Amino acid sequence: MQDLFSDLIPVLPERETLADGALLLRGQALGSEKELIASLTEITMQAPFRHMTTPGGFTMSVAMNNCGPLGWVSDRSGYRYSPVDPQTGNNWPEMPDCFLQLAQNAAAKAGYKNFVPDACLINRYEPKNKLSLHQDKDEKSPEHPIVSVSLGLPATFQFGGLKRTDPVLKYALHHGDVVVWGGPSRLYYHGITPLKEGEHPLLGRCRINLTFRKAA
Ligand code: MD3
Ligand code: FE
Repeated sequence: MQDLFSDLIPVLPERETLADGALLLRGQALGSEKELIASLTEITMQAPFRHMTTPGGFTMSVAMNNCGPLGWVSDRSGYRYSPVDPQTGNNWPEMPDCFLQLAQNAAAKAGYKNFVPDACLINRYEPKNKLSLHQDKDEKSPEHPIVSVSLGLPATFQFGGLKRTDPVLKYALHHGDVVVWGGPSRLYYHGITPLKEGEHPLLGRCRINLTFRKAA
């Protein structure tokens, strides 16, 4: 089949370099989507999604929670990683094995053999929600990559360079896509444009993004 029709049916490359050090693994999370979503439900029962406040006093449109030893938090006093969920006073839920395995497999494909994330930030987008252009620089050792996993509705991801004013490229991220951000791309400005309306068969009117980080 593939030989007869390969001129008619374009074969999607399974890995694609988005930027210097950034590797897109299309559909890499599809094999564990059900497990990932079941784990996400468990996590969210212990640590509900919430809209954090930025140091400037704005409420983020994207709702967040975390799992793993450390979680990213923002409030009027700044951004930081904390072992405790400020909303419950409890530690963040454990990082599920299926989360860790997916992150480590993806990192290994990009050449990071010993990636041991200690934080997983979970972002939940509803239609119209966006994440403005920013750098991820709250982690102590940016020589470790960040692994991102997209689930649910598709999003337009934009990324530029090391300066906020660098020109940006746009990419569509779909359910199941995994990206490993290492090397120079680790500190590139990036964001998500306002989510388009839609309905995903497993997640409904929502997009979930997991980011695995070595924060400490
Ligand atoms: C490039 N999340 O949580 S994932 C974030 O889809 C974040 O929710 C977006 O930016 C989301 O900080 C984008 C892709 C991503 C994540 C982290 C990066 C790209 C990155 C760190 C450095 C460079
Ligand atoms: Fe980011």
